[in-house]
Amino acid sequence: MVQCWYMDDRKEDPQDDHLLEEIDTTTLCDRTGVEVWYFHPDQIRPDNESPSLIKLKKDRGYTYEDEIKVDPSMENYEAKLKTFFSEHLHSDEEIRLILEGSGFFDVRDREDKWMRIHVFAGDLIILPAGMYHRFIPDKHNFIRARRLFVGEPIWTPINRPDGDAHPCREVYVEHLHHNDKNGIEKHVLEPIS
Ligand code: KMT
Repeated sequence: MVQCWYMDDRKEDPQDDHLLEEIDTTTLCDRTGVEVWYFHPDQIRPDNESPSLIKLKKDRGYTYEDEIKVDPSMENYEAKLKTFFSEHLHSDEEIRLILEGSGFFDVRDREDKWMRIHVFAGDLIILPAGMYHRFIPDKHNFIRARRLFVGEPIWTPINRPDGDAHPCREVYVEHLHHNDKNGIEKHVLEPIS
């Protein structure tokens, strides 16, 4: 199940934890719009998907899926890590269901502070379109995840500050502002079913 914290600003090894202050997933969602679910690892196998995962995919229109594995055997590993770890946003949600291993998704909160989300097998994480973030493996250097998407996937990262001018950024910032004023009602941490 995910663990989240505010990061310290030490510049040393980014694969260290950089733990400053732990936070819960409600706070994470409130301050960033990131949503997380947890499924028992037995219930994310394609032949045994939990009804709540099937429902989630149907409700949100996730019609595309494939897999990504990030480990040192990956072609152009160092270059890929550099791309993943450059602060960027996407024009669409980034959805990852972790199948094996672990890693860090770092996301900016509404005050531009880094929050770190440590993901493990069974975690499903949805990063909203227009939110700056980055990814790096943890010290185990291994993660395998299912990537979900609505329709034909677009994986293009838009690095900071170029993302500032993208229409999805304005929508995201407005959405966070709205939640700030009105309170957020989403966020579901799925019980094991
Ligand atoms: C991305 O686009 O940043 C990634 O897919 C990171 C690896 S997913 C575990």
